[in-house]
Amino acid sequence: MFTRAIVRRPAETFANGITTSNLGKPDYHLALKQHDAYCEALIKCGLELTVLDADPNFPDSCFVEDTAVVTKDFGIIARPGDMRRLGEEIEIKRVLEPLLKLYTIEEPGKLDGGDVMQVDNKFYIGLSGRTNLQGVSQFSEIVKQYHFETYSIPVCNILHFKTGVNYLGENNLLLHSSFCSKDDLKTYHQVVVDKDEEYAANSLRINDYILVPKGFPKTKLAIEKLGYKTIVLDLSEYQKMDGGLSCLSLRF
Ligand code: CIR
Repeated sequence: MFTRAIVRRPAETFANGITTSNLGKPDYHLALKQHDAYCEALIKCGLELTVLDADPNFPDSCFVEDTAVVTKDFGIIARPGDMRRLGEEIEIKRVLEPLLKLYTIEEPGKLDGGDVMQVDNKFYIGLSGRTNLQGVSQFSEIVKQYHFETYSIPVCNILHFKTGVNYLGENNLLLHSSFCSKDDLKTYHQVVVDKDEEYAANSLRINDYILVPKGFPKTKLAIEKLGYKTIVLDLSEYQKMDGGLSCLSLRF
């Protein structure tokens, strides 16, 4: 069970962030409204929220998931794989320091939290454009002392590992049909997202609910057929900036 989450308000510079989506410029006021609804959903899932102020110096800083990996016992401060985001992690470190024992990924390691998926006592770490082998090996050394196993998974054609793969619980894994390392994850029951709904592969389990992005009815139905309750959230403005549901919070 998660009890807490950290989120960060999008800044008015949000539209200057990194994107490859070609979906147009995000509407800042709509992004704020969608962020409010996201926060309400986390509260409905039973989480106590820490809402950090926006930082206009970092247009991508609302995507807090990339800046750290957190568990109940410890946190790992990431080292962003895109230099334009280097520095976002400083505020997250300041907030987590009183709460958790912290470790840090050091240069030349690069690791984005969006590449790390936890399944019970295992961490799957995507080797993407943002996370390198040094990052994975530093991460593995840290979590070994807490008796976690780690597996590195090649990621191709998507931004982060969790852009394409997310664990729902009860051995169910939601993933893109074209995910290039499917065979590395074949011990899971794979729930394959239709080609025209790939954004919904980044749906997020929080306690008794699965948060699903709005506009992907087939994926929502597939998740509900597995017996889960869903909460639908409109994330159109974050999708324009290559961000998904999981990216907007750190849960622990
Ligand atoms: C970026 O390119 O870094 C941001 N515009 C989007 C980050 C999304 N984060 C995630 O998938 N974990």
